[in-house]
Amino acid sequence: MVDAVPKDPPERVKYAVLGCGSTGYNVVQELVGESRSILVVDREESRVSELRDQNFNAVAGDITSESLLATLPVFEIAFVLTSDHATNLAAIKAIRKRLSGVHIAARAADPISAGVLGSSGADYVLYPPNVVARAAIHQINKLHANRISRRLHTLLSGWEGTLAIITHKNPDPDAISSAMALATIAASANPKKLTCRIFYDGVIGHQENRTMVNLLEIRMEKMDPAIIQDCTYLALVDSPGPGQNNTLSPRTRVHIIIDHHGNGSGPDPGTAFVDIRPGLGATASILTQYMQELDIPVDRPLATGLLYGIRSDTRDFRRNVTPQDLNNAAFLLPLTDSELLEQITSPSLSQETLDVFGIAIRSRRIHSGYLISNVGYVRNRDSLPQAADLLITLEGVNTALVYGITDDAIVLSARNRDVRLHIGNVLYEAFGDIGDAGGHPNMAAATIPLSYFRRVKNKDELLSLIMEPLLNKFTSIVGLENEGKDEL
Ligand SMILES: [Mn+2]
Repeated sequence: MVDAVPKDPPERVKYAVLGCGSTGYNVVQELVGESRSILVVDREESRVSELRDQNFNAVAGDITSESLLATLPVFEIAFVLTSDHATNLAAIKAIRKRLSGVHIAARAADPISAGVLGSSGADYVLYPPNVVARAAIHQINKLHANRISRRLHTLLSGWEGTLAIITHKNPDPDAISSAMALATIAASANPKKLTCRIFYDGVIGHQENRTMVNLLEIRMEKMDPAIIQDCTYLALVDSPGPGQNNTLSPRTRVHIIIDHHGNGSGPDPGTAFVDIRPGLGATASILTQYMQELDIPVDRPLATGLLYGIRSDTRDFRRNVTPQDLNNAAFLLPLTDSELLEQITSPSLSQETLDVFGIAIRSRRIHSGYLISNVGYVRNRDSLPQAADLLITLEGVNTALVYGITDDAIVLSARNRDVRLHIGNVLYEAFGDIGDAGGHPNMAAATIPLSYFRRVKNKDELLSLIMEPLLNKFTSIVGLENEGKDEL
C-alpha cells in the first residue's frame, strides 16, 4: 500500500502529469531530460508504486477530485492525459477552479472532444493521431531533405567542366548568397574537375547589395551569352526557370534549378536537379539546409551572406517566413560575423539616393492619407523604393507612391499600410496593361517602358506629359477621383 501523499512534499513543482498511461509515461520520460520537478498522479496504485521505484514523485488518486488537488504541491504546467474524455474534462475544471494560472495541456479522445476541452479551459489540446501525423511528416521531410542534398552532391561530384550559376535579374541578397553557397557545395563535392562562375544580369542595385558583394568578396560576372554558351552546365538560383526573371532564352537547357518562387509551367522534365519550394521564405534557406545535411563547413562570409539573404527576403522574418526558415537562420546565427552584417545592413547612402530623398520629400503631395511624389529623372531606380520606405513612415500617410523616370522607363514604387487596400493589385490594375506592375498588399512597383519615347531628351518634361492620365487611373481605382484629386 502506498501513501496517498508523498512524505516530504515540495511546495511547488513545475510539471504535473495527471494520468500516467502510455501517453503520460512518454511525456514524463521527455520531461525528465529538462527538469526533475515533476509530479505524477494516477488512479492505479500499482503504477504509482512502479514510478516511485524509479524515483519519481508519484501520487495515487482521482485527478478529478478537488480535495486531492488541495493536498498536492502547486504546479505551473499540467498535462491531463488519461484516455477518458469525461475524466479529463472534470480534471481540467477542477484545476481551473483551484489554480487559475496553470497552463494546461490535455489529451483529446477524438477531434470533437478536442473542442470541448479547449473551451473548458485547456490551453493546448493534443489529439494523438494528429501529433503522430505531424511527427511523421516532419521526419520524412527531414529524410527527404537529406536525400535531395546527397543527390545534388553526387550529381556535382560526377561533373567535369564549368558550372555557370545564374541569379535572377537585378540580384538581391537571397540570390547572391544562394549562388555563393551553391559554388561552395560544388567546390566541396568536386574540387578538381568542376569550376564555378557566378553570373547576373541587370544591376546590383541597392547599396546594401553592392556592399554585400564587396565585403563578402563575391566574384560576380555580367551575363554574356557567348561565355554562357561555353559553360558545360547551367544552374539557376532564386529563379524558377530559363527566361523567368533572367535573360536566358526560355529554350535554354539548364541543369539545376533551386528556387522558392512558384513555377506556373513546371520545369523542363529534362532538368537534372530541381528543388523548387514555393512555401519557403528564401532560396538561401534551401541552400543552408543542403550545407547542414551535407555537413559542409559554412565559413563566416557565407554564413553572413545566407543569413542576410533569409532576413532580407523575409523582411526580417516578417513576411512569408516558415519555421524552417527560422531553423536555418538559427543554424547560421552563431557562424555569422555580426560586425560584417552590421556593415552590410547600414551602408552609407549614395549622393544620388540622398538627392532623391530630398526631391521626394519636397515634391510630396498628400490627400486623404495618400502621398504621391514625383522625383523626376533618376539614373538608378533603386532609390525609389527607399524613398517610398521613408515617406510611408510620415504621420497621417497610409499609402505612398513615388514615381520618376529613367533612361528607358517610367518607374513607380509604392508602400501601403492601409489594410483595406492591396497596393500590388492596384498597381497591376492601373498599369499592368502597359508595363510590368504588381506586388504585395503592402509593397508594390511598376515599370512602364518608354519604347519610342526613350529618344526624348528632356525626360522630366516627358514624364509630366505622360504621367497625368496614368495618375488619374491610379486615383480613380483607389477612389480618390472625386475628392481632392487636384491636390494630388
Ligand atoms: Mn528569393
